[in-house]
Amino acid sequence: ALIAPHGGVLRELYLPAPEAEALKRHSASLPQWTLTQRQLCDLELLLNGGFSPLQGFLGRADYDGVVNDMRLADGTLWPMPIVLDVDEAFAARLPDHAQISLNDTQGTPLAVLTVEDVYFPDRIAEAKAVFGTIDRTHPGVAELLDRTGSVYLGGRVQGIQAPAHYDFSALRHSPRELRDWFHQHGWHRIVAFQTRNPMHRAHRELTLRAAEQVGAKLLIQPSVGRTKPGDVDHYTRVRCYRALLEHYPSDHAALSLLPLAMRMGGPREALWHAIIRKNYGASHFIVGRDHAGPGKDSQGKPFYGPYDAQHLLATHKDELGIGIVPFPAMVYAANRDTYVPQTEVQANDEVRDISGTELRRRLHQGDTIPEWFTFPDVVKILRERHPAQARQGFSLFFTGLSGSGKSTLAQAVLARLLETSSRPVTVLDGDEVRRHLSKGLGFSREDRDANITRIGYVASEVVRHGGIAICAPIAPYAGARADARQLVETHGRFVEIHVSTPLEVCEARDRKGLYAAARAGKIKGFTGIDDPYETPQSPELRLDTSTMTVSEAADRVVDWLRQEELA
Ligand code: PPS
Repeated sequence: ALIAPHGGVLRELYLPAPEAEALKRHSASLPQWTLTQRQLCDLELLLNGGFSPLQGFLGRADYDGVVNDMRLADGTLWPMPIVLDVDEAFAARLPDHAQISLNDTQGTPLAVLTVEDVYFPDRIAEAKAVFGTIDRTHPGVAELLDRTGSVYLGGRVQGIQAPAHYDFSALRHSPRELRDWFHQHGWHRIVAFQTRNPMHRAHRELTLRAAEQVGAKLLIQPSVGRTKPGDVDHYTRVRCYRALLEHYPSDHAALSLLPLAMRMGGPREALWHAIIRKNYGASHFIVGRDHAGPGKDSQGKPFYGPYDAQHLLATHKDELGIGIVPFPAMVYAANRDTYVPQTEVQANDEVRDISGTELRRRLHQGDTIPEWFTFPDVVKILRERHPAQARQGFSLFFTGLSGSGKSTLAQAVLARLLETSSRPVTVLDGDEVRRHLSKGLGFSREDRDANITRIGYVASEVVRHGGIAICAPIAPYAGARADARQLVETHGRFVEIHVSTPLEVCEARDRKGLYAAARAGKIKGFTGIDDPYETPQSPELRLDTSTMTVSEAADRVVDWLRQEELA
């Protein structure tokens, strides 16, 4: 028989179909709460029994017990607060004993919460107790202190329907489904492996050894709800896991995705992970080095010791019931062409390892990634997701006065780029943009800012898809330029080029006759005449077309791009 769930019974909180239908109709008349991403993940695991024995979001007594002693009010071991945080204004509007409809971002009601408790948590104390720190470099702390509502609502939840997932649905299972699957396949001893990173050969060796050590089958159960900011996205990771699965002996390993919102809480989180895996029917759980660790604090010191999680779990071993399989990191011994646990390295071993940072660097630069490190099919997937820098999108953002030569220079740079490559390029020129994307906008500060935000948004989309976006608006305000930079930099480089041709020269050129009209008062609020231009303080490049030809200026841009390995 499979291991019993935590607390003895699997607590599935979905109502049977007819009642769920009635509750759904009822929910429309209740106060509506749109779940945050974390709350949505938590709710999914509450509803499907992954968080057994919890039957809702924690009330005050359970919360205090969990924060201070890692125990629910009834004494059950539970290390992580599962709370529904809301803002004060929402809480203030609630009647006594309110019911609330808990909705996804599309407005679909997923569950109803019957509020039994409304309380103000001491979030500083929570951070210290749960994470051991109030340093905001810790993503769990930053979320708790800066992005968590100040009021918690506790109470039972009743499930209407499961959150929708359109990705990898065949790889998503509830605890009951997974337990049924284990049963049907005659799997009784199962060791679960948690991960938030792509898996390489070292992970394969580690998991196989762990499974062999306890005579169990292997469940690879990566967290795909929310992991550490900056992690490889879960779509890419799941493609890598699927590829890796082919390299395991058949009928020894299974893959299932866990919609868990990680907190990066180190030891406490490891304990929580073990409890969740127990609910999914795993008899054993692998705890590696620095399990669920968030890295280093603002002083450069690791938040948790590398084996803190293993120690905490060992302390609660009997009570947990699930077998803990502590494992050291696996490293490659080149002389023996084999992987060995770090603790078994011999004096004459030629140890090799590639860190996550080094792997990212190699992907970025297009350098080789050796086969001893990872399988070629996994590398292929990672390379598709992280093309070398020379294939990454970027934006050239020309800014300067009317008549400074922005558009001409943009055209010249475009021509130069297309001479040597067939990369996709989009030009967002000032006048051109105002004919469609920004049609109807005028030249007030507000309208100009809106114009630049639109250009920044389109540029960010182009860059996201690996293209080159060449923008050439006046963009007179530093704030709007900074916003555009921020939009683009989520996906690639933003190269600000100040076309610094002096006003006298622009006015003397007066290509469109607008300066004359502005001087004559026929155009009001003309940039440089009776409207401001805030000079960029630290653009990537500054070029004055009155002291060089357009060709020379374009060469400077292209040379700069080559030097930065962008072109
Ligand atoms: S902004 O400030 O960035 O939103 O301006 P932009 O979209 O680049 O539009 C600038 C072009 O609009 C014409 N034009 C004016 N420019 C500045 N101020 C006023 N009041 C104005 N009215 C019309 C002008 O032709 C600008 O084009 P360029 O190519 O810069 O000369």
